[in-house]
Amino acid sequence: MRPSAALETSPPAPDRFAADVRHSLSQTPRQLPSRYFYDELGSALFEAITRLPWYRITRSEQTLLRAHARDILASAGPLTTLIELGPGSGAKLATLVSGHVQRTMTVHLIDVSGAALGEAASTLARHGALDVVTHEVEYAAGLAEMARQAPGRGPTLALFLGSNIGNFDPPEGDALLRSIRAALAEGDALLLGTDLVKPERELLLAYDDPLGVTASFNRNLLVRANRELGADFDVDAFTHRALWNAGASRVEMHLVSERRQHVRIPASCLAITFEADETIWTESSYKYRESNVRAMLERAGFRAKAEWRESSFALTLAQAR
Ligand code: AVJ
Repeated sequence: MRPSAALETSPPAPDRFAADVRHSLSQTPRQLPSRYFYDELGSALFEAITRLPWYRITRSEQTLLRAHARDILASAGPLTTLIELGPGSGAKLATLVSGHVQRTMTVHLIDVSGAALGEAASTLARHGALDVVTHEVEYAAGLAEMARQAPGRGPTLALFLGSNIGNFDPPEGDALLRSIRAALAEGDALLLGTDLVKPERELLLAYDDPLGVTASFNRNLLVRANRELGADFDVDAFTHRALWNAGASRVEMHLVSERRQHVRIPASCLAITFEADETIWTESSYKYRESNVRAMLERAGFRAKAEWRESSFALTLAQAR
């Protein structure tokens, strides 16, 4: 077993969360960025969500990765390098390489969550042939950093799985795919996981589950703000709401203020009065049609080469052109 190369990069400035909260809560309607869900507890709650019977993304993707690992790696060609944006626990990448990778490869993991990176790095360190490099920064910054550190690195497969792209509004999603393309060379590959449009009832059960795990995941954002920003959110006084916005093709998650209430967020220099029923929009999860996925890849400089599907979830392998 090889130790993972601990090439640590500087985490985002500690006041970044404070500034983002200040900016997003001052919007109309009020918002909080979904990337802050993933502190240690949030990452554990998301992990629990992936095991819920109503949330199929992770299971479908694991099934596809397990069943088609050999095909996926073969269509990507001989590889020296893997890059994953948002590796989570590292389980997806572990499934893909397990039993199929003999030669040593370098793996770059990019995530703003130090907790997730730590877990993913240790999961992958158990797989002999991988040298793991972590980048604790946002995706675009991590991609640029990786490209700078490893020029002429040889054939590369980038992974953007779990429909994580679904958290980005279409213009930002396009920009992100373009920064992935910019970090790659012609002929390199991208494996993109996207959740597809399905009946509304299924979508709502996935984002408002009967066990209330997703509600806890959503409200943990307030718990985090209380701890890290000295805020005084009454966590109990905000209700989880999930809705399907058909026009925009996205599931939205909101936190609804149950009554008129005042909240102070000292680190963000904010004092807010929430009206009864006023909402904080915390997440968008875009759902796609297969033709949209191919068009989105085309716009960013990729060509879709192969696709695998399982209960309304798609894995698309594309080549940088
Ligand atoms: C990790 C962004 C893919 O949008 O489905 C799960 C996060 N939010 N339940 C998603 C999430 C609510 C998840 N992604």
